[in-house]
Amino acid sequence: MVKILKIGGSVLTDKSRPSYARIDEIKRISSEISSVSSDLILVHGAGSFGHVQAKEYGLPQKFNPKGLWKTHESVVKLNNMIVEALSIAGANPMPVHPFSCITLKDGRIDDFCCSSISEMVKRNLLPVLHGDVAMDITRGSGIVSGDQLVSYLSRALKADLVAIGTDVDGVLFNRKVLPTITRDEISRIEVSLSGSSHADVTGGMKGKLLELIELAEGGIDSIIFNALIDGQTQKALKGYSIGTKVRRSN
Ligand code: IP8
Repeated sequence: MVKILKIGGSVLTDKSRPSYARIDEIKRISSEISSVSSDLILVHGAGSFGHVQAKEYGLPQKFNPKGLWKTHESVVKLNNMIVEALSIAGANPMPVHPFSCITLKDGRIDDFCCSSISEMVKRNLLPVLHGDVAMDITRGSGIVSGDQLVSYLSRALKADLVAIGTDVDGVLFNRKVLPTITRDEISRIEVSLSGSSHADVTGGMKGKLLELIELAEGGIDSIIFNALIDGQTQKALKGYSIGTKVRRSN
């Protein structure tokens, strides 16, 4: 059994303020996770850590060594806070920094040594990954989003449960939450799929959905739920159907 949970940067940070962590949310979600943390891999977004620096230094379009370091340094700071909160809450978290173990090709993961992650899960450690900068064999460098990490890991490790916690109740259309979504439905609702209103170099809700639709077409469904609501993260990890289910077209 492998469960993959992503918590978005908009939940863990205040995207309107550079490098501003929502410590109370981090603590609350950590305690929800700690009671159901076996067989789990956690991926978190960067939020106001990382996206601001990436934009400032022109990433991912430019290769900029200082920008790479500043962006990586920033997301690692957020990762440290989350790992610490999880440890205090009673889980056994271990940080995994994608910059050190992933190579991209044209912006997509080309090489990712996942065996240490599976070993951690087997031994009841909780790997905690994050959106990051990465070396790219065609472009020099790039950015790997938490959503891309989720879809790659879910496929590579044949995840049984994939849940994406965001700051909205699911995929919204005409202000209502869609219980399910497939590729066929995306074009119909495209206009209402916002990018982010804040600095976001990886595509907001639309980027997320495209990753998850591809995953569903490979046979792995996922849910998008609101992690700002108390108890929802725990429910998601217990397999409740909340939010929007991303599934394969019939
Ligand atoms: O917040 C972006 O990850 P995301 C990572 O999961 C960086 O899209 C470095 C901006």
